[in-house]
Parts: sequence; C-alpha cells; structure tokens
Amino acid sequence: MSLQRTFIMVKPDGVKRGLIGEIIKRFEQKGFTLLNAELMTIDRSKAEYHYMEHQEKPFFGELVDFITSGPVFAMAWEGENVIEVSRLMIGKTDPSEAMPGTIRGDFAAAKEENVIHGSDSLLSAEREIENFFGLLKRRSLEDDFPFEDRK
Ligand code: DGI
Repeated sequence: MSLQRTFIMVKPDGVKRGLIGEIIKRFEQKGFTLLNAELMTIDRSKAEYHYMEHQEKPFFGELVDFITSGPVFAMAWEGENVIEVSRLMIGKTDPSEAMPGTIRGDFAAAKEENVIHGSDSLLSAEREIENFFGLLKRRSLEDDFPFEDRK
C-alpha cells in the first residue's frame, strides 16, 4: 500500500449535467481525502499541457476544444493507492465498455464526453496537480482546517 495523491476532474459535460456532488460523494464514501477543489474554466495552454501525451493524436484539437468549452471541477485527492483505485472507480475510457457501477459506466455515453478524468500514474498525477493548483497551493486542507475542528 502507498499513500498517493491524484488529480480528478469533472469535465464540462459532467459539470453541465450536475454530477459534481455524486462524484465527490463516491470518493468520500471510499474514504479518500479531498485536498483541494476548484470550479474553473481553463485556457487552451493549460488544456494542451494537461493532454500533452495526446498531442499527436488526430482528436487532440477536439479534446482541447471540449475541455475548454465550459467550467470543469478540478480536484486533488489523497489516499492509499488512490491513483489505481480511482481509475477503477472511473471505469474504461469508452463508456460503452465501462462496467456498471463505475462512474463512466453509470453516467457516460460517449468516449468524447466521458464525464471525468483521473491521473494514470504518479508522474502524471504530480504534473496535473501542479498544472491546475500550482506547487504552493498543493497542501492539505488539514493545514487550515484540522479534522478535529470539522463538525
Ligand atoms: O485516461 P482516460 O481518460 O481513460 O483515457 P485517455 O488518456 O486514453 O484519453 C484521454 C481522453 O481523450 C479520454 O478521456 C477521452 C478523449 N478521447 C479518447 N479517444 C477519443 C477522445 N476524444 C475524441 N474526441 N475522440 C476520440 O477518439
């Protein structure tokens, strides 16, 4: 087991459809800790950096158009093996192959608009958290709001 951080983002289709609460609920119920969260509309350079590993793909332009088309809900979560476990909770990229019970299996219908993003490795998690929240803001909610004070 290893304590990890990951970057999770509700994409513009998920925000539009009112799925932010449902998605947060699933991660909280699983026992993960929310470190940071923000509703934001991102510019093309942030989107291109986020999707840099896809820059040679034929759908890269469409991907950037979509992710910048409206607000996204960006989050950093912490927990044991959270990178791998959250990918299981999210389900396969193509929702027609995603198992029922997964977020994409339950809520998404097309791979172009599949509701949610989750980092796929330690390296991409660090890069994505930094891209969206910056290094300085990447600290635990615990710093200003300890658990014993949350009632
Ligand atoms: O890590 P995933 O999000 O499961 O999948 P990925 O890293 O392989 O692809 C990133 C995103 O790119 C994916 O969530 C949806 C989008 N995508 C994948 N295939 C296509 C696509 N978008 C378009 N427009 N067309 C595609 O063929």
